[in-house]
Amino acid sequence: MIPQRLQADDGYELWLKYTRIADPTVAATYRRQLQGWRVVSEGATAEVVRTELRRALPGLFGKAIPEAAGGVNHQLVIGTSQSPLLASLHNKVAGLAADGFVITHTRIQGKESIAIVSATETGMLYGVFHFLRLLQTGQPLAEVSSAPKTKVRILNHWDNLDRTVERGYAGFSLWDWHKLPDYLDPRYTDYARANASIGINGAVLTNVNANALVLTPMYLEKVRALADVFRPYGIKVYLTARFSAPIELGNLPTADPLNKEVRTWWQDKIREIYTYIPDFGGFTVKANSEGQPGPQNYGRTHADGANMLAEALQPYHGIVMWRAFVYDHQVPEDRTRQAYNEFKPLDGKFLPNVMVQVKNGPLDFQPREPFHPLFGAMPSTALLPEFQLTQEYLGFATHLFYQAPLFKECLDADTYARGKGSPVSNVIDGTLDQHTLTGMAGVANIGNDRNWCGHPLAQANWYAFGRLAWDHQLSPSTVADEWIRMTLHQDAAVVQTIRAMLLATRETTVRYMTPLGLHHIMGWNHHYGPAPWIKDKERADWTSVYYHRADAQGIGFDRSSRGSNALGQYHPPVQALYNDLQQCPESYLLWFHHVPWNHTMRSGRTLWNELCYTYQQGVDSVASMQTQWKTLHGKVDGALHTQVTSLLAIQYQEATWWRDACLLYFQQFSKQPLPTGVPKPARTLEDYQRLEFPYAPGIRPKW
Ligand code: BDP
Repeated sequence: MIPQRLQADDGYELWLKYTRIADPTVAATYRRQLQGWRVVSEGATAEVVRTELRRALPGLFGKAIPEAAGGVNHQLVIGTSQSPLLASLHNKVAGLAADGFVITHTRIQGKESIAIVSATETGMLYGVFHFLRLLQTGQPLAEVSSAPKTKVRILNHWDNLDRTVERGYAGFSLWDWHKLPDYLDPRYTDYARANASIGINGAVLTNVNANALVLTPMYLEKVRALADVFRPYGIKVYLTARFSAPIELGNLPTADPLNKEVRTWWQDKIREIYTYIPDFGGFTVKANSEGQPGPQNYGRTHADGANMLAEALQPYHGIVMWRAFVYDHQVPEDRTRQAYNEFKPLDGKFLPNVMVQVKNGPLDFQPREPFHPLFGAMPSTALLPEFQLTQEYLGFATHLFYQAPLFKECLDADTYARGKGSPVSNVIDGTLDQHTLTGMAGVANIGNDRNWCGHPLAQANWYAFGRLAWDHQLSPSTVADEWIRMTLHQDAAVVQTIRAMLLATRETTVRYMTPLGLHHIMGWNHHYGPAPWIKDKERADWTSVYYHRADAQGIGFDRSSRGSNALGQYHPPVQALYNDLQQCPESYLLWFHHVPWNHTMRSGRTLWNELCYTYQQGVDSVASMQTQWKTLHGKVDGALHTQVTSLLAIQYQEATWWRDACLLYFQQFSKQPLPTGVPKPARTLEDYQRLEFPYAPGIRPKW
């Protein structure tokens, strides 16, 4: 007998495994409703649908479901509403946002049918993936009507042309530039399938710290090859535009966005790009940030720069995603204020095909940050939120960190821009200020590791990002549930254990890394491990001491009205929530306040003791995760179990390292003992300070 699986589950198939439906009753119910299937549209996307169903259905049911060209009773009929057979369903999809779809029970040519229909080919594909998700997760085949809440659902790859990935922890870049365009790695197709299955419709192929070479013909041919693979899956390609490209590639003396020759250079370049890729999506731009060139080099504004590109892209319906992650080189009083300072005055000055891309928080993808004050502050500008799926500040690909709760915390935060009930989600889905250009960007955690994301469970973050970009109202728990059932196991008890583990990871990591609102106290440059002692670097705001401000009195950054007043950038009810030390939610306490060591916390403990206990709780929670995972031995795939067991052991060691290094360091200021229950660190502070990691992964080559 040939074993069903010759190989251990290596994670390559992601959530598209289509393992056999375990419950025979459920399978039989589905089978009664699925006597045959047919795709009644033609074209490349229809072909993709056929291929996916030919792969999925035999997997799910253990045998093929016939393709019923002539129609049978209890059939699945898939197509666009332009297909004559489905024309009667036109009204059901007409009102949906672009690429929305309907799954409905109806009669087609007198036959009882389930129809999957959309006004667009891509919507039809999304409908099919949704239908397959229902089968994979054992849900009833009830009527569904679904449409994306945002338009540009896009991954940002921080991939360099030499295939290194900035802040990437899952191997090298997927894009094999050297062998493109002639060799098309089948992985490109699997990448596209995975994205389409969760509604992602765009990929920025290159690093925000951009290389102009990608705009040259040699590379555009390669980009075209990728675009051609992705197109049937509804995925557009985008590139990062290096602002100084007119100098570097065009030999112009300047890249001034108001200079006529510069503008002509970009117009020509963009026209050229569209000859290669007729549906090219547009550009992401990091300008005047961390040494990148930009319009300010010429005394121009971000709007001048963005609009120059937008104007040239506009005839082709391309867009510009201009990043607000900027901070001035004249080191300021509080870095978290800078994006707002620079961008708020530009509200209303951007062309309609510009989105301003704003990180979820005002600093830089920390385990916890308050929402970015630009959300709710630029009503006349389309804002594109940026989340970081790759775990630069979240334990790389070694720590288990399910990010949906972090995304949700930001999306659900109330900006009060138009009074109570103005959450970030309604800023970015366009409903608050009537924007039609909307979206969500995620910095990809994908590389060429066999399992795509490094940690075998980190795929859940890619999955969750796509699902929440489609529908920000989904709960992290529902999304986790779906992902686990499709990827790991169908058994309810197993699903429950893994879901509980995933949902706890966010808070756990905050506790052992940056509790109570601490931030940016990680290793220098590579950002690996704890290093609250970092000081005396070329920029104060690249140090840890700048952020935690520990001294004999206390710890924390006073951003209240008595301090830097970064809080003043929020709407008054938000200010009211955080400004008073006594009222401020403790999860943000040290983000907004410098707090005395003996301040009494809600628990009744002093701040120092609370800090110690919270670090300890973080470590203990990792230990609990280890115990939970142990119970799954023999239940989930053996190789996967072993791998996650090892990674959790590393996570435990590193959580302990964070606790010990941080507490020893802060203890120098608090001058208080560790409370009972918090063990004495195994090593001295000096030992921790001496640790060096010159080859930590993902490091940025040159600042
Ligand atoms: C920081 C990363 C750096 C990125 C930068 C960005 O350390 O590598 O280039 O964000 O988002 O967090 O531009």
